[in-house]
Amino acid sequence: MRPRVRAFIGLGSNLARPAAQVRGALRALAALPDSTLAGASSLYRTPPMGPPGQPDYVNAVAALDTTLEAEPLLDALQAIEQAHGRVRAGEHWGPRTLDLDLLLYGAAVIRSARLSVPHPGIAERIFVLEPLHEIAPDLIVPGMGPVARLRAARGADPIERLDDGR
Ligand code: ROI
Repeated sequence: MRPRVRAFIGLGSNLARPAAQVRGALRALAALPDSTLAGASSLYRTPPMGPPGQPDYVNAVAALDTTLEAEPLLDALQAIEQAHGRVRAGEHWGPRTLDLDLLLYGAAVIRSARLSVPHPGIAERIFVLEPLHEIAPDLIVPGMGPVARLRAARGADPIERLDDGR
């Protein structure tokens, strides 16, 4: 039997009813094969990182216990993005209906053509650190350190908790 791994997935949307997009994606994660949704953060409203003049984002983080390997999990995340009508407005770091980022895959460090895990942007993204810290306050991010310390270092960045996400 393949080992069961706890993966963390970042969810983000700033188009087409973002909160509904994120809630729908959480339901889709819960329905993935060989996987159990082990936790989900609150939803948060965050100003866009990247080009200004786009709507605020709704962000959350999910914990998924899975026996899928990392690349098949990435395939599954991309299939959810497509099924939820992902559109990108062409522009680099532009608005999107649904983004699912594989943030962490257990303690694995993966640097392949398709995958960078831990996600290299974690340390500068309060919209990842705050919800990740909410559901896994004792987590150590491989190569980066405790999530609590990373979050404290970005503690002045704006973020607004919306509700309990369910
Ligand atoms: N900004 C915020 N606040 N939240 C996101 O999920 C997000 N995702 C992105 C970029 C465009 C970098 N900016 C973001 O991909």
